[in-house]
Amino acid sequence: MSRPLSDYEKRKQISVRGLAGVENVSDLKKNFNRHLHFTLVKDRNVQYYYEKDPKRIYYLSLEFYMGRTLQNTMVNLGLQNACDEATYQLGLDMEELQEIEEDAGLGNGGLGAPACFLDSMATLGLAAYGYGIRYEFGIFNQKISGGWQVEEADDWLRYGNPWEKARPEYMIPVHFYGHVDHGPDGTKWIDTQVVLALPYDTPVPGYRNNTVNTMRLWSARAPNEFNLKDFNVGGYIQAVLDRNLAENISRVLYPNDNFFEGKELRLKQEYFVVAATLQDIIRRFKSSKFGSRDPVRTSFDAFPDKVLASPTGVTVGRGVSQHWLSLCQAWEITVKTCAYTNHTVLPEALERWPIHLLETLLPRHLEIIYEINQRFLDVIYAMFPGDHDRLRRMSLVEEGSIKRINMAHLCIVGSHAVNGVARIHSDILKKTVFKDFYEFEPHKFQNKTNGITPRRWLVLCNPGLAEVIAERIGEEYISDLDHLKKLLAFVNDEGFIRDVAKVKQENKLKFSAYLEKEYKVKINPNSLFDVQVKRIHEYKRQLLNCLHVITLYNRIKREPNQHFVPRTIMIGGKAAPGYHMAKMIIKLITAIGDIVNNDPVIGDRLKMIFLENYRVSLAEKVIPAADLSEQISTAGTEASGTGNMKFMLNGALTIGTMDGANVEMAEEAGEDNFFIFGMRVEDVEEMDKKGYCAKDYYDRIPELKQVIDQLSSGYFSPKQPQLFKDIVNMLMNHDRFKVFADYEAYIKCQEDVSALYKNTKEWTKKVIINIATSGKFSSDRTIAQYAREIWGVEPTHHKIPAPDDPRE
Ligand code: AMP
Ligand code: H2P
Repeated sequence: MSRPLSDYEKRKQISVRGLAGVENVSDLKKNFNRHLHFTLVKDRNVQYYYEKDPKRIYYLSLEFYMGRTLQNTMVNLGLQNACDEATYQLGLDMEELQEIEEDAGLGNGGLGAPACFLDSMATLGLAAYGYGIRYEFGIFNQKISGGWQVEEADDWLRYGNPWEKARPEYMIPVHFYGHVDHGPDGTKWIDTQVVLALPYDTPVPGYRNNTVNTMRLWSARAPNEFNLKDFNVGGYIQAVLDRNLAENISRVLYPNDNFFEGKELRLKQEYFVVAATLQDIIRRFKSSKFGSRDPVRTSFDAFPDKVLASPTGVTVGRGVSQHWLSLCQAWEITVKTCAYTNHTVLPEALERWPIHLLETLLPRHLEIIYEINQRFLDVIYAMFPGDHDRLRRMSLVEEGSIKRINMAHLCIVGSHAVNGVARIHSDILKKTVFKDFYEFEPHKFQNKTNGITPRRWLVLCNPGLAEVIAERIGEEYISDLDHLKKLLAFVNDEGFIRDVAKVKQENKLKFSAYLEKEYKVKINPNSLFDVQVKRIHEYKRQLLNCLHVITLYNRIKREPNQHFVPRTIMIGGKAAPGYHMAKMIIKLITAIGDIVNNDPVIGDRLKMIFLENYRVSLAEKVIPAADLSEQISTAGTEASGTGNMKFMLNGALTIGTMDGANVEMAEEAGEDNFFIFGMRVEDVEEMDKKGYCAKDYYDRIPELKQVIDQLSSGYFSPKQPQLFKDIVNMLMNHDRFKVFADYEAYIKCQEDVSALYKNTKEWTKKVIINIATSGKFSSDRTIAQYAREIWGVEPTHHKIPAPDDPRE
């Protein structure tokens, strides 16, 4: 029996009669494939992962500080020269075009390191995904007005974002509020409010390996029925307006670095990203060979072999129950699947969510957390019978005037691996912050020293240096940074020394011109560029830097005819909007600049510049121009630092304390090639026992006394002599970070810096040694270690075949 013709077949008959030319068919096919591949980014690589079905790595983070994408894409795809040439021929200037792109400022600072990790994961050919939130407003733009920081909203999506692709087909519901019903047919979480998570995908290209991974950021959307349930006339408009309430979840990045604020909206953000991501992961798992699409029959046994989720940050709570699994099974899978990275030891940064917030927002999850805690404490009690104090210290639930859930504890208990981000930091976690947990499960604890991607942080930002390196040792170092060691053979090579010094000088000139154009400040390009760029925070001790600048100022004023190594001190960074002391520190920096920079006795021997609105794209300009990198936190407070590594790779010498990754950097470079000063962690601990008395230093060190007296008397704030009293009071009476204790050693060490700087050749030799030994600090090394030692996957360095020409 002949079946009726389909519409397609009917149309085909018509077209055969000549209405559509055969050429059009092949054109359309080409265009269709082109659109699929390039516009919809339905990438061949995604299919590659489906075919190979490797273990997937899920990197969850509330921050992906990506910066700009255009140049990075060109570098990784190997297209930069061609693009330069093509735009040139079109009468356009590539550099100008690049400057138009907005930074994707979806991070605060170092926690944005996941951006480097994504680059490395793609470069190492790992089937890895970054999962986060598509904040409509990223980190605020900083304006300086009258010397004060003023925040402006970062409307980065105003002109659209060409790098992202919305994927409404993968929208996922996330539930909040409601209550728990323990009925006869099981426990149910009911009457919830639903918010939809709409994913936006951004491609993450590996370095010249034909691999493109995905960063998937969730945006909140109100469902159509949101608040429309029982509207009456007039209620409708309000209901539509109320959609904002749901959509506020992805509105804005919290600009708190290292500080837990405890806001409900932040908790919503955390649950939103985790709940949406987990559902997406499970969907992907089910459509793999190992899962079946039928939830009832899905076997999750293979889940931990196929999935690894690495939630980063001091944050992340998680939903554990899959209703078709018992809690016990679900928990076992969770622990095998998750790994937890800690990024800070500052107690005020660690999240402790008040029970009452969880109770309303996520009632069922709170019950599950209690259950997990009960089972966990039972095990501890069996191991340490009678040790009630230990139970209290380790409990996920903190008793007190407000009962809270300690999220770091939950993360440790719920993960198979826990790591810090530099050796010294991981040791501190074991010895102090998580001591009890270490004693309970020592096998969980590891170290993964941070790293940075050499693509963005050398090839892209410092092409001059990349080039002189490549001339000596070839280009292999770009994807295997240990090759930089080969430069040690050139430490005494006059030609190389000259080339490296010349590139630095060119970068300094370029940056000086930029400052003059954008900030209207003129600096001496022959002075020592002394740079401290990072979030403004008391523990990072921008104040110690300020005390040094004032000391230099006083010295020149005292002996104006002495020879003096000219310096330009630049400090940049944002202060969390609610952090009073950090904002005062910015005001102090600008106030010192006003006095120092306009004093005719000083001339161009000393300048103090505040770099307004420090951000990734500004970092790319200032770091290659720096001679000296300031990494001067109180020992034991900076988990790792990544700025320190960027400077080392770009040919700056470091003045730093034995803190964070500085310790390993000095170890690699050799202590002779590093300006180390100040208290070690043990000294700080010792001092804490004895008690730190700032006044002793003030009384004993005349230059320090002079500086503090100037601050107290309004020397730097003549119109408002009391302006800096809070700073002085803090330094003298309750300085958690012991600035005065390191003052003398710091000043002395800075004298060594100046002395060496006079000898360009000796200075440059040390620079070369630093560059040559910075290989360890590639995020490729970091990621390879995470992969092997925590995630249970092998980096492939595998270059997949180039995609077929999608136009065919
Ligand atoms: P550090 O404290 O120097 O290790 O800084 C951590 C990292 O965050 C470094 O890589 C800095 O360059 C970066 N960073 C800090 N503040 C900002 C900012 N406002 N914009 C961009 N990057 C930042
Ligand atoms: C934090 C730590 C750093 C660390 C970084 C990444 C929270 O960021 O303090 O020491 O290197 O995470 O692990 P930040 O640099 O913004 O302070």
